[in-house]
Amino acid sequence: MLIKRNPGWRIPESRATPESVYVNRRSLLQAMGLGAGLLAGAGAALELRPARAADPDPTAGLYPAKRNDRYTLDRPLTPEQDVTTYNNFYEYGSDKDIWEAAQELKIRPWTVKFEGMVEQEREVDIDTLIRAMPLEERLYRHRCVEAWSMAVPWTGFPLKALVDYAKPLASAKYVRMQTFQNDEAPGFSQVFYPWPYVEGLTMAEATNDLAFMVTGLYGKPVPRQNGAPLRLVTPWKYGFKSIKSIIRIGFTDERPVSFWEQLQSSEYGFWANVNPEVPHPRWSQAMERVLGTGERVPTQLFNGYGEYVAGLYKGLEGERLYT
Ligand SMILES: Nc1nc2c(c(=O)[nH]1)N[C@H]1C(S)=C(S)[C@@H](COP(=O)(O)O)O[C@H]1N2
Ligand SMILES: [Mo]
Repeated sequence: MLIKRNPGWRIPESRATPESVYVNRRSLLQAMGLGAGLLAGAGAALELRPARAADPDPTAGLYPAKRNDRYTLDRPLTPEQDVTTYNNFYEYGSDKDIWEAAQELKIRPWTVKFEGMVEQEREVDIDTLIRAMPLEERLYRHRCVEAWSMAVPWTGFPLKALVDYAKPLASAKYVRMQTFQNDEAPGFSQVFYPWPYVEGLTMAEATNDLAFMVTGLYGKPVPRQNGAPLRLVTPWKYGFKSIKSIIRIGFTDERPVSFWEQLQSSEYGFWANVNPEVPHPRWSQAMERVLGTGERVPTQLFNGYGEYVAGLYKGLEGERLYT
């Protein structure tokens, strides 16, 4: 995703960062023998990298969780190495190579505040919350608006369970979620971005079976670069809807304006459902590049999840459902 303030000459990220460049950079490091062990001993400059990795995670024993076999894939899982080293997390930078920088995020203690149109506002410790939820593993495809995709084993719980836990009022129409904001992550000094990162769903979307709150990945607690300790996943929507590292969950009767919509509403809307026939203003959405193999495959309507979600959009045909 690139900043819209310079339209025209910018090219889609999918072309700006070809897989070959990324793969080559990795192979180069491997060829140089720079494995994690060697890096650890390579001097002070590299030392900050795993600084937070040792933060105790009291819920680590809950993984791996039992897989829910209802959600099957039409392609192999993407290698863990690719999913955890090729990321979008603008709080840590606007390229894909942020995984090391993200290790600085302090994920304990961590609280999630339930606010707005709820029976009672409250702030809950993340470990209390995770233990109260029915953890399971689901295999989902993920389609970034930049036309790359992956297939991932997430662990987490249905967003519906969290909505029930929050006890929203019947008058609430939307869920609004917000990412952490602090003085440390480098992205926040890029003041032209409308921080904090915010996303939203209708109540009907939030309580759909597919909407999932993620706490784990590949049978372990989810890494920081993938949105620890709590992240949303809505696999029928473009990836930017799946907001990371959530600290606030609010219920409201006003449609939330998301980070990307606020930045460039002509390119990124509220609904953001995947549709190969509706191009992004600056590139086609017909195909996607599969992370790991670099293979190009056709993109599917609702990212292939139409049987679960198409009904949510009946009667909304006049809306910009696919950007
Ligand atoms: N807080 C926050 N959440 C975010 C983003 C971000 O920059 N900040 N990027 C989004 C985008 S564009 C995508 S494609 C996915 C990427 O998730 P991944 O890095 O785990 O693959 O996270 C989404 N969630
Ligand atoms: Mo994305």
